[in-house]
This record gives sequence, structure tokens and C-alpha cells, in this order.
Amino acid sequence: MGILNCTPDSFSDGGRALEPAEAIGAALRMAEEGAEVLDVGAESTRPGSERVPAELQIARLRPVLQGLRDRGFTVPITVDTTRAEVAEAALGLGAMGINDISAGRDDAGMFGVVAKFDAALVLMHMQGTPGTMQVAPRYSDVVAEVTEFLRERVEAAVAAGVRRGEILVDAGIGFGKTAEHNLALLGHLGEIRSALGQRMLVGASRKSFIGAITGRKEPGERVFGSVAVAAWAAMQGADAVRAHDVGPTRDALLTIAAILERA
Ligand code: HH2
Repeated sequence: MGILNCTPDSFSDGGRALEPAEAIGAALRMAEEGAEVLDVGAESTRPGSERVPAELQIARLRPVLQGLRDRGFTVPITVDTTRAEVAEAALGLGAMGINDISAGRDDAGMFGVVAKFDAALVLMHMQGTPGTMQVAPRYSDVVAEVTEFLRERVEAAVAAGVRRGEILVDAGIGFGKTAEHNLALLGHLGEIRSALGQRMLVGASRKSFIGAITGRKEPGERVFGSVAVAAWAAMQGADAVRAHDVGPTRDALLTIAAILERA
């Protein structure tokens, strides 16, 4: 899943795709590099970020989604938003799914909109909100708590009419978690996936715990660490990984898939 941030302030690539023409160019490049899904967002959720009103998110997304449709872009698109109004506009413009980092808690209308379009839905775990989540993350058992949260959110989505088979779960690496919490979750991905029986997405690309491990301060320098996490996630059974660096990630995933097929 290639990441396309149509934002001025994303943590690793903010400002690079705010203009629709730049965003469309980046989408075409990621498709060429082998992205099988494109996750387009118009609101940064980096630690300390401010909320972006739904109308502004739609204004940023509309020309990009329309422009890609006009060019006959065939890679399925998910939209990274917690607002039902944005989801409704995006799905109406042809997006195939919604990536909701609040897992439907931010907007009571979200599950209904996803159900209406029979769309795919990513439900992610987050402790707190992007504004405050990294202040003091605390868990007594991070793996068990994240698993139970996701189980409850899957059932809530299904009860609201979302098809179970359209749901992916995501442990939410970096969302209200210390580096230790992230590593504990990554170490138990297979367990979480099988406990829930849902497809799983993992999003660790360029995140700060990789910088802490490798000493790479600039997010753009964290490619090898990010590819290592993607490879590990695939080996634990992850069904999708969110990646800024699509080409290197694709090569790693294809290689691992070839080995796993014969193992
Ligand atoms: N991470 C980010 C944003 N959305 N969605 C899911 N499901 N999982 C993630 O791990 C995830 C996500 C943060 O990365 P990025 O989009 O590059 O940054 P920003 O939020 O600053 O735009």
C-alpha cells in the first residue's frame, strides 16, 4: 500500500503532494513501482498534529481522485480519514475503501457510510488522539489490550453493516505507543492476526522507533529499517504493509512470498 499524503505537514513527506499535479505524479510513480493499493490522506496524524476540517480534506482530495480517475488509474484507492463526510465524498469519487485510524470512534456515521458503499475498511488501534498520544502511552499488556480493542471495533463495524470480509485490522504502530510497545506488537503480529481472524495491515514506514534503533534522524533515511519491518510483518502473516518507499518494499515482499510459497 503506497502512501500519498496530500498535506502540508506529514512527518516524512509533508508538502510534496499538496498540489494536485504533484500528487497525481506521485501516485503514477508508486503505481509504476508496484503499489497494489494507494492510501491517500489529506490530514496528517503525526504526534501533535492539528485536525483538518472535513471540507478542507475534501477540497484536497477531490482534484486528486478526479484527476486519477480521468487518467484511467486502475490501482485501488483507500482514503485515510476519520470523518464520515470525507469518506462519503471519497467513495463517491471511486475510492474502494476507508482507512480510519480512529476505528470508527471519531465519527458515529463512519461505519454506516462504509456499509452503504460496501467498501473495504481498515480499523486501527490508537491510544489517545494524535494531539496527545505520545505524551505518556501506558499499557499493562499492550498485545492483549490492542487485540481486545480491535476485536471490539470489528464487531461494532459488523453490527453497523460493514462486511466482515472487507475489514482489515491494524495495531497502529506509533499511535500512543513507545518504541518498546511498537516492538512488542511487531513481535506478536501473527498471534494478533490469528486471534482476530481478520486480514491485517501494518504501518511502520519511516516511523521514529526505526530512527531510534538505527540512529537515522531523517525519516527519508529510514528506508532499510522500514523494509526490514515490512519483511518481518509479511513473514508473520500481514496481508498489507503501508509504505512510503514502494519499490524497495515491493522487492522485499515479492522475495519473501517466493520463499514462503516453497517453504
Ligand atoms: N500511519 C500513519 C497514517 N495513517 N494508517 C494506518 N492504518 N496505519 C498506520 O500505521 C498509519 C496510518 C502515519 O504515517 P504518514 O501517513 O506518513 O504520516 P502523517 O500522519 O504525518 O501524514
